Amino acid sequence: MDTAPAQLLTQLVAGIAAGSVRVVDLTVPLEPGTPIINLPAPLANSQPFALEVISRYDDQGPAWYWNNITCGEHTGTHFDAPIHWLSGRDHPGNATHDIPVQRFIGPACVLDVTAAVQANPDFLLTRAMVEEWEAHHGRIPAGAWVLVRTDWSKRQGAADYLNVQADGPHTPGFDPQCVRFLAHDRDILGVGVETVGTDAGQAGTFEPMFPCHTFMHGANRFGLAQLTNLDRLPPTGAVVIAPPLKIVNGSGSPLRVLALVPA
Ligand code: 23J
Ligand code: MN
Repeated sequence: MDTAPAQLLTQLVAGIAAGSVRVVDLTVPLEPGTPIINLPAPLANSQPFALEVISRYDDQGPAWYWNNITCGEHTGTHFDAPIHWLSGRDHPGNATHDIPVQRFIGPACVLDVTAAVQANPDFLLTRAMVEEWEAHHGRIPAGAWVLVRTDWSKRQGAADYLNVQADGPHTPGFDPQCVRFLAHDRDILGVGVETVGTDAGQAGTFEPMFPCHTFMHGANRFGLAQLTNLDRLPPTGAVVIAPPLKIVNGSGSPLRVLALVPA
């Protein structure tokens, strides 16, 4: 590609304007009903999203509307920074404010496991399945976001989405050896999922526990949770843009995740 950098950007914005590059929103709405993870006692939990009106064209502010917002960092569609996990706490540049910003943008590899998840909500992606995907689509490139399409985001309502049973939540995720492989043997930015967290619902019982968080953040990689519209992405060819809020020493943040897709 010998296109001059300035022309690349001109072509990109022209493509977006003309619709030959589609912009797909991978973000769920952020509202009080947005599902959040619920860890068992005695573990502490985060607050759900809330809006508190400061003024709305009224005595508190006659010509303006604005709100205070509250929520945990890991609410709705959100970014997991390496500092989120014990295994990632000593990496330099591991928090939301000091991750190099070019690491928020990368090509998307989309692995579709919807059929397997339909049959088994506890489905775990394996290394063999990733290698099978690579046999069809090529090796996962350096700097890629690895997105797992499960269609889990199509579940309506928090109860069905969180799918908590007597023995805890049942949602799909990664086999431990799979995330170890992705974190150590592929130079990825991180992984993205449609579920409430990047680990499977039952991952608290795995060895190691929460292997996706453990291996990804241990390798200074990121997580994206509660994505939607992954069914609108091709297996390869899309670009994902996922910059978290610049919270100083933040472990993550809600964010808007966009994909650029060749039409
Ligand atoms: C804290 C503890 C366990 C988990 C999580 C957070 C998340 O999924 C998260 O949002 O990072 S599994
Ligand atoms: Mn998180």
